[in-house]
Amino acid sequence: MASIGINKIKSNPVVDKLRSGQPSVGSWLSLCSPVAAETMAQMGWDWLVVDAEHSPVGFETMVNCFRAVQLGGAVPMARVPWNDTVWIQRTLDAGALGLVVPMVNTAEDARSVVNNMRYATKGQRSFGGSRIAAYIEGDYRTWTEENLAVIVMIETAQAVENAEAILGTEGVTGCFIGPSDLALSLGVHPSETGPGTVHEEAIQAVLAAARKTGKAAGKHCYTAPEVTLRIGQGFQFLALASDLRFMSQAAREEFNAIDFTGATADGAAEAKGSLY
Ligand code: 3PY
Ligand code: MG
Repeated sequence: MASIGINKIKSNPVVDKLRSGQPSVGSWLSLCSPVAAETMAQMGWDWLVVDAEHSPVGFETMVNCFRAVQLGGAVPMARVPWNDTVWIQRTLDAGALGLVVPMVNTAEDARSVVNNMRYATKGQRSFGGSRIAAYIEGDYRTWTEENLAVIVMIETAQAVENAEAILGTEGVTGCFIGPSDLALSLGVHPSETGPGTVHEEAIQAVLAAARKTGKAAGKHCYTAPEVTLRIGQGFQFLALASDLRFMSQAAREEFNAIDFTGATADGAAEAKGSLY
C-alpha cells in the first residue's frame, strides 16, 4: 500500500542543531490556526512555537497546530504560560518536542522546569503517553531525557544576573531572551534598545553566560536583518516575529497601497498569480 506520512525521527533536529553549535531559526504561532501553522511550516523554519502564554489557543487547537507543523516539515514546540507542572505535562502529552518556558529567574526555577519535563526517577512528569511517541524511533520515555528541547526564558533583570547559573543547570538546552519583558524589567522603554543601551548590555551578558556554559543563547527578533545580526554574534535559537505579525504587516502594506480616489490607476496593474 502506498503511503504518505510522517517519517519517524531518531533524535530531535532542534536539539541536534543547538548541541552542535548551529543556529536554529523558527517563528511563533499566535493566530491559533492549524491552517496558518501548516502554511508557516512549509516555509522552511526549523521549528514553530505555539504560543500558549500570550495567545488564546486551547489544547485541542494546539494539538491540531502541532499536527499541521509536523505535516509541513517543522518541529512542533510550544510556549507554556508559566513553569507549571500541569501545563507542561499536558503540552508535552499533546505532542510538543520542546518547550519555551517564560520567566525563569533563578537556577532553582530552571531545575524545576527540567523536573517538570522529565519522567521519574529523573523528574516528576507523570506517564500517560504522548501522541508524538508514535513518530519517535525507540522508547519515548527514555528518548525524552536527551531529546526534548528545554528552552528557558531570560526576560528579567534578575534572570540576567543569574544567567550563568540558569544556563549551567543540567538538562537545560538553552535560553531565549524576551526583549519586551526584559525592557519592562530594566525599566526602559521598549524602543530604548540596540547598541549602547542597558538593554543590549543585558543581551550581551546572557550571550556571554551561554558561551561560558556551552549552552545555546536565543532571542525573539523583530526583523530578518536582526536574525542575521544575532547569528553573527553567536546566538543560536532565534525566532522571527509571528504568524500574526506577518499577516498584519502584509495586510497593512497592501491596504495602505490602495488609492481610494482611483487617480493613480495603472492600466497594467491587474496582478497575476495566486490570490491565496
Ligand atoms: C518578550 O519579549 O517578553 C517575549 O516574551 C517575546 O517572546
Ligand atoms: Mg515575555
